[in-house]
Amino acid sequence: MTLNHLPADFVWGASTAAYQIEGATKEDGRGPSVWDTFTARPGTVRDGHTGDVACDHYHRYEEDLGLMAEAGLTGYRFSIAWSRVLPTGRGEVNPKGLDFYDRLVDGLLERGVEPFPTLFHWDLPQGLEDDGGWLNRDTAYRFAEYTAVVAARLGDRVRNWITLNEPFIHMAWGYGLGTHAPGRALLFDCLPVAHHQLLGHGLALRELRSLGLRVMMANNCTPVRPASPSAADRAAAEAYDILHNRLFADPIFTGAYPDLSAYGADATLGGSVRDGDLDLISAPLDALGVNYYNPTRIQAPAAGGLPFEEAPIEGVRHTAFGWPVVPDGLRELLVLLKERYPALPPVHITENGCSVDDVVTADGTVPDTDRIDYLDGHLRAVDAAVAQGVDVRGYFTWTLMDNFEWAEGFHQRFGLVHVDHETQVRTPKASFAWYRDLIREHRANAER
Ligand code: GCO
Repeated sequence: MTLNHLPADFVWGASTAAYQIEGATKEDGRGPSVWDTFTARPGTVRDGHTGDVACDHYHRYEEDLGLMAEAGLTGYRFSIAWSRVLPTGRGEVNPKGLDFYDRLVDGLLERGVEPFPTLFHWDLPQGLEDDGGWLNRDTAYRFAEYTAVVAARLGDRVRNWITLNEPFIHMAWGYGLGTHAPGRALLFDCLPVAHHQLLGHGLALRELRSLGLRVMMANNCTPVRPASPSAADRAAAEAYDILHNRLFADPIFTGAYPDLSAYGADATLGGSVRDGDLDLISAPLDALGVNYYNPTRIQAPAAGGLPFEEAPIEGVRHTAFGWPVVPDGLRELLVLLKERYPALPPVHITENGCSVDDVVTADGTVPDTDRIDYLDGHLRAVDAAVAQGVDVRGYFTWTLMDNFEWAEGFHQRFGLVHVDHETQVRTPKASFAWYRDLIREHRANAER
């Protein structure tokens, strides 16, 4: 496949997150996070799985670095577990926690892989949740302090930083519906969580900038399509677009929240917005991280309650997780973002991938052709978006290796590398070799 429009120095990466891969949750002074508490509660995660061991990456990171080098990755996006660094979220620093990320960063750099750490991928220290978590404005300030601690240690080697991962999903599932940690089901009373996360981002950005570092944020974005041209379906689609996409992008790129009246909220999000907050939040980003999996089709709700209802997308393939496969939705999304926000900075695709029911066959291979098709289609969509004028600088597939998929436990396999969750044996899948060859080819062409 030739992707003619991608720049020569395009970053070829893979993404992971701390709680999904590290394990070692009680080791070397790590404090508990909301995900430890949540998974320990019966009935929260399919089959009672937890991230206690996960991929045991905390102990096996050298092997995993070897896999990254073998794939020829030029970037690796991982997340830092806040409660390894600050076991209660604030106060005393745990040097052993920082040491782990220090070793990881050195290991990446030795192999020519650029580190892209995410500071918050949902594993809030339980100590902060006990004080209200992201419902409490104070958490934003604690996040900035934690950012300063990590950046002081790693900022001499790490140039690019991602503050938050998918603040929408964390708010909606963690605090709105309760299907993710911390498991609170507040419906639209969860909206202050949006503002406090964004404020945390703005405060952390200021810390990172004071050290001369580059700042990104990774948003889950979806192009929203009305199920029909009817006025009711279009209004429902607009309401959903506001909640999922614009709530977390408008404040950054326009300095104002969108109209939230469909959710019974005014522009202060329940009184959480204070003078000066939006100036911090709208400080320019160096790049936007876009996490894309599928488009969303929305219809007017049959009954009261939510102002929207999700409608199935038919006539396309679905992943093992049941998500529709619509590669061109990624091109559509990128072009839409560019049109919507004229000041859109360069973009990195910080997550994109699919769940497949992979098994290791008798000959020891994992023939995940569905994943290859998925990645191939989405990379072509990125290339097409670049041809249409969107400045895309990198692509990080979700994910390096099969891992703990939140409420689904180990049931969804998204990796380029198969992990036997009993034995921890890693087996590169066919998609791993395909990605490696693609990276090699693109880099060889770029040198010509
Ligand atoms: C994220 C993601 C990852 C998931 C992936 C597949 O939202 O950043 O949730 O952590 O594992 O998106 O669902």
